[in-house]
Amino acid sequence: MRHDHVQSPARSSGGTRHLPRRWAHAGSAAALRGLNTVTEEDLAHFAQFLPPTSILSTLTPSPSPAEELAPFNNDWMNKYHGKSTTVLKPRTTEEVSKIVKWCSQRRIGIVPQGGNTGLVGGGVPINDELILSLSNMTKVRSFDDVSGILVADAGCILQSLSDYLAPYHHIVPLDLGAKGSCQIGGNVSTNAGGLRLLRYGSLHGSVLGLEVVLPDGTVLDQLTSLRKDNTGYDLKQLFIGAEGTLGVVTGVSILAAPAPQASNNVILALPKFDNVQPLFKEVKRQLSEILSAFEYMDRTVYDLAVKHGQGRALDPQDVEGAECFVLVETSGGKREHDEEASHIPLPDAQKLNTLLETLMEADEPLINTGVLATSPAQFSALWAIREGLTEAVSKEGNAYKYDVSVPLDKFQEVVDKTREHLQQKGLLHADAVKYVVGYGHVGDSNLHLNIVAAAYTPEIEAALEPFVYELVASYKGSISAEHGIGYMKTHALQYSKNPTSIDIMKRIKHLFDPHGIMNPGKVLP
Ligand code: FAD
Ligand code: 2HG
Ligand code: ZN
Repeated sequence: MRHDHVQSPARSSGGTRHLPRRWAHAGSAAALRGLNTVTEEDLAHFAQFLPPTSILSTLTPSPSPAEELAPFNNDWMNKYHGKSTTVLKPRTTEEVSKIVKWCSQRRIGIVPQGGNTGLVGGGVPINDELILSLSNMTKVRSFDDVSGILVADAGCILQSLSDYLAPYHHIVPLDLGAKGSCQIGGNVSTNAGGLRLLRYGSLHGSVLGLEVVLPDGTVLDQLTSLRKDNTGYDLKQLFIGAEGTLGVVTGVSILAAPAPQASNNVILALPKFDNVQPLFKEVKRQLSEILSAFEYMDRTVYDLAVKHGQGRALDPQDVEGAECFVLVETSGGKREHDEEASHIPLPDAQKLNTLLETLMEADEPLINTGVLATSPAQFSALWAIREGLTEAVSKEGNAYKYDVSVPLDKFQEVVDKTREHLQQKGLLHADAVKYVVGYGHVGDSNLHLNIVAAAYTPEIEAALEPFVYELVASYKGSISAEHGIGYMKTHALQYSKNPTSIDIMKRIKHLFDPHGIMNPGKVLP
């Protein structure tokens, strides 16, 4: 992992437009039926145990300007807009518990919010629910550099945890482009995948324990630091990926990984998409356990990244004739920990060089060329292209984001079919849909289909849905690989979950949250 690279996702500014409010909140009244709104009396109660700096509200006695609540009410894409009057920023689990207990008694809806970098509208209110921000809970509670177990407040920013672990030669087993803003509690609550799931696996494996405030205010202390604990149902798993619908995560115990002694990367330019799959096979064969990322981007999105200054563009001759690119990263020991069949020690960097040579010299080369990082600065610059794609797309327009699991060989087909469909609908032009692009995590069969539009409009959305969901279902894929369901996909859950599963999910929700106060209107239809 690169400690020298922080990418703070700036909020979309130029080029983004607000949805008409009525349209953005279609269905919200029904979703929130039966819940109360925050009143001045509620504020007076919260003020008994929270300092003024932990309360941000447009209500009296000391109203804050509405602009101060805007970053909490609007999501990163500027696609989903809430109307909350009040944000509370508790500092301790006890304060969270008191807030939730009060809201439970008063039947006030709560939206837990981390770094607000989510891409499915899960972290902002649908209407005027209370926003419970974890941003004041930023303490590392403990780190054991023998076991590698890190226990931290849920509000710790991912990058700050990486920085904390660096002197101990450990890393958080999760990395994503939003690391400068997203919080570990938000990562756990979305079960974020990211750029190195291929190497470190999902949070369902690396999270060892959680502390959660349940919807009635009870603190569920499952913050164990045990590698093994087979004592019945593994309750913490329910909260990983629950998107704040079952409780507020306040503490996380996670198994940090030893920092690799050396990391290297290369961007490979491919003449055609069909080469991605055989290339992945060959790269895995040659690099085996030192392979730590294999990321895909199509030509159009690469060009957008370059246009918007993400990373350092490759030389023109390197990109000529390329239909797509992959970024390959290796992480491992500096020296001879991995040996070739000949038993001659081969350092990791050299392995990547050898890979490049064999790929280029093959009778029918799978790649046109490759650009190998030869310094830490180049290493970061290559990663910045891949990590900057989301930001580049947001600078170009308003993106409809479909984060799907489909078989790897269908990545291009999904993008092409969507583009053709929009073309047939007469929506592929500068004033409607400008680009249809694909990028993602090859190792996880996770494609990010982005439809970049001049503006979010009901017409484009109607053309895309259920079209995209039906397409994904036809491949037996998932309509949400790693971003979650949030508010965006509640109506589409049935494309990836059968009625029995949805029914059990509803019963679990009801068991934990009978009054439906916890992140209402999210995940479940
Ligand atoms: P928020 O956006 O604040 O919240 C997300 C959801 O979790 C909401 O439903 C919220 O209610 C809930 N929540 C947050 N904190 C808590 C808590 N403490 N307790 C209970 N519920 C909580 N995602 C990936 O999976 N992989 C990527 O590679 C990736 N890259 C990204 C790159 C960029 C530039 C951006 C903008 C986003 C990216 N994302 C990615 C999406 C997003 O960053 C992740 O989903 C992240 O885990 C969200 O964390 P957050 O703290 O911002 O949560
Ligand atoms: C990524 O892999 C993130 O870069 C964001 O999951 C994907 O922007 C997107 O659609
Ligand atoms: Zn992703």
